[in-house]
Amino acid sequence: MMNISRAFTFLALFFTVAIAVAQQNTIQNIYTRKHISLNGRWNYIIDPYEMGYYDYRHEPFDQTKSGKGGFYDDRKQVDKSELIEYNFDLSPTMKIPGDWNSQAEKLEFYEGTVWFRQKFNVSPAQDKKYILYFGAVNYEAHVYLNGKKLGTHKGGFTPFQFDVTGKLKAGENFVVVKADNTRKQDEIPTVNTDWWNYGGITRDVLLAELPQTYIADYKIQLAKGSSNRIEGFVKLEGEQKNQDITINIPEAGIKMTVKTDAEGKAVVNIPVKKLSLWSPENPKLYQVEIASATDKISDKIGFRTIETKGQDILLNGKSVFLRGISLHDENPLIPGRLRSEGDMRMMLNWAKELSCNYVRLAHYPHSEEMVKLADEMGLLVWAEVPVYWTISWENAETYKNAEKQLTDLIERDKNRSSVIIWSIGNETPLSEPRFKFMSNLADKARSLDNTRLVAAALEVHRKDFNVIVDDPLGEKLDLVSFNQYGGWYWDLPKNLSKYKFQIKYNKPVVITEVGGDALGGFHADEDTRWSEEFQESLYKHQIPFMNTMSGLRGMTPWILTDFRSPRRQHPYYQDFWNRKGLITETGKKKKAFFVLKDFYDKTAQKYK
Ligand code: GCB
Repeated sequence: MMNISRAFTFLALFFTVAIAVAQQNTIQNIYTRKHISLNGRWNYIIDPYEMGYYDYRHEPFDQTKSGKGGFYDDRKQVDKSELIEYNFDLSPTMKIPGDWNSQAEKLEFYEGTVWFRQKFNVSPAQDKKYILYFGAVNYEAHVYLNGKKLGTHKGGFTPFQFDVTGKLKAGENFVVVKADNTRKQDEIPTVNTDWWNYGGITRDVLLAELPQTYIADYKIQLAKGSSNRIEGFVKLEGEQKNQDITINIPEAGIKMTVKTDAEGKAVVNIPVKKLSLWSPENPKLYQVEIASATDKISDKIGFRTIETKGQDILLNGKSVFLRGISLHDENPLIPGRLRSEGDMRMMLNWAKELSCNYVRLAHYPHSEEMVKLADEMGLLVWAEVPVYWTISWENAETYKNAEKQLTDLIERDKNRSSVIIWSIGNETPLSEPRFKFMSNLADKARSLDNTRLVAAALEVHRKDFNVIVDDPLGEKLDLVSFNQYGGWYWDLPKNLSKYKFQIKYNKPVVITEVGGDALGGFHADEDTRWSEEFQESLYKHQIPFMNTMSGLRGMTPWILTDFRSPRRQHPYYQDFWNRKGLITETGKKKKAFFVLKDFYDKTAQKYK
């Protein structure tokens, strides 16, 4: 017979599992739904010892029978003799969305737990569904509504949500989030990266109100390799699964009705005559309206095809050169994650000034808004998951986590015409377990979306003067994409002409990284490391060197702007900044910017 304590353990376990599965896939295009924003100033408590989560025997409060005792209770002292060792009302506030590191001096280098609380008023209607949505929390989030746990989420850059129907009170409610950005070996990313581990609620928090049966998801895209057929699906959630759905694209003269099945899913297959195809030169977005008897949603969607043929990348059937640049989700001017459309526009406008038609959003999913802006501004996108460097390749849980982050990214951005490449990782060191892990991720990406290319940033190795790309993972990918730091991490810029590329695969070559550091405003001769002239000379020598590859079809040098990284220790030249930016942390263009721009202007003419 089960004794009482075992019964409790069992119940606690059951409860935990029930919480974990309470999360659903996030709904498509939440920003166009009726919602209130919970952004704004949230009170926060820094909790390095996790006082608010564990009791003094290190048992999580939220797994005890009462579930009480944690900071998520948001208790107030009622009786003057009462002992309560925290107080949200008296704690400081910070802006959400926003990383914590850039908002309080105490938190600049902090890694651990911070609790956040926000109060909000609602009058929930009986016949509506309510979804609490987070754009991203880095890294592990525990979310509580009115003192009750909704669930947890891992992964610092992908959205998640909870169905809170029936859990909201009329009047004041409060949500508490425990955000923990502790780096761990078995997570994605792992302990080892080259960017700032910005913690906290870094993207929007919304409370959406939906009809009982709502359009939860859809994909409306041109079929693989076809410019005259739209393919996809619409998916309903709720009780009334069998409905007629109309899809209306007025400007394209498309209006058709499909029926959802018992699962609420309808397959979409629409022949189209003449669409104005999306491209960087013509970032045409169509208004797409999807309606059921119970719900209605609209989106702006561009239509284009992307394929490879031999060593060519074909955009709408025409060979294209990807004039790109890499960027992090960080504002160099006010260090911290990009917080608003203005920040994002600034970054993408810089890319445009560089004559780019393409950006690599490294090394993790950037925000949904960023990708929508790329759609609107006409920039092609390489989108990536943080499978970076020394991942725990043999841990099954680690793989599941990577696959989930990749799935969430693809689910979120599958209607964005700007996104042409899913990247499954960056510079992962060769081994058999890594090959298996990465191959599975590549297969997963293809199974979720057959209309885009699948790639990864690989590495080169050198033998004598040969720069070799023969990573077996190359077989599984659509591009030969690799990072090569000739002139910076190996040899000097002026010696690059002695080297030759040796590439095993007959596929388009898209160099994912190349570059070197320069401290903005530091001038010397071209042999002096850290000077703008050194970096300029590196680009001057790299461009002809890369051009020796007949298959070169694009590149995203590292990187648009200087960015912060705890790895970068030199007190004078770096001071916690990676200086490979073509733009300084004050927004000034370095000399190398103009070398690359000149090359891109000429290439644009060639590929016209
Ligand atoms: C790389 C990494 C990138 C680093 C860069 C560097 O290969 O992919 O994340 O920041 O090199 O500056 O060393």
